Amino acid sequence: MKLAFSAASPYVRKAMACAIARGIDGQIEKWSIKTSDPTLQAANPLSKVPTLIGANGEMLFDSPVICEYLDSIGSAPGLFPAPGPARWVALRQQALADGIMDASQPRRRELALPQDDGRVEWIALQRGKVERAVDALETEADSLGDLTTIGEITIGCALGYLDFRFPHEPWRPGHPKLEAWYAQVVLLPPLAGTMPVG
Ligand SMILES: N[C@@H](CCC(=O)N[C@@H](CS)C(=O)NCC(=O)O)C(=O)O
Repeated sequence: MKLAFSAASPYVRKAMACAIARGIDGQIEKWSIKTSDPTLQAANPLSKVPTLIGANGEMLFDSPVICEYLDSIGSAPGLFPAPGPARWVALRQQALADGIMDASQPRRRELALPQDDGRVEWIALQRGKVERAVDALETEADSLGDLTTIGEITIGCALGYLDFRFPHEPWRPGHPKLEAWYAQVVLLPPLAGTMPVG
């Protein structure tokens, strides 16, 4: 398998963290490629990382699809619970944490935006999404485990991305339970082995 890769991407990190959690990361070749590269554009019309070329040549994106594909390989316990209440919790948590990344990652370009009221409003809108999402996670932090579901892995990657790119906007104040959970899980192989760089 080959994974279009960026060491700074929280979505790529999520895919690699799933692979590590399931013991199949050794089967993944990291493919460092720019999103402007025609080879990636041919593989994925959206030209984003992560994109996975599967064991049988399947082109897979985006990260929820890649992670579910990785969950179908090997014999380790699944990260996507079977249909039932636990699955909806895990998928909702994945969506919430993906949403933190979706609201944060485009802010990398905010300095290039026109210095007008629209910029201020857009940044405030994105920050509001992240703040409400982190507040919501605090209310369920007691129930979070040791990165055994796609939800927990995605939450770990999202909080790690906030630390990585937005250390000047700390998420920990007011969220002691989430802070304590993250301090434990960031030491586990799926997150410890995928710290962002860039
Ligand atoms: N929803 C996608 C988001 C992937 C994404 O936005 N990746 C960024 C890098 S962190 C990217 O490739 N951006 C390039 C672009 O949008 O052109 C996923 O979950 O995989």
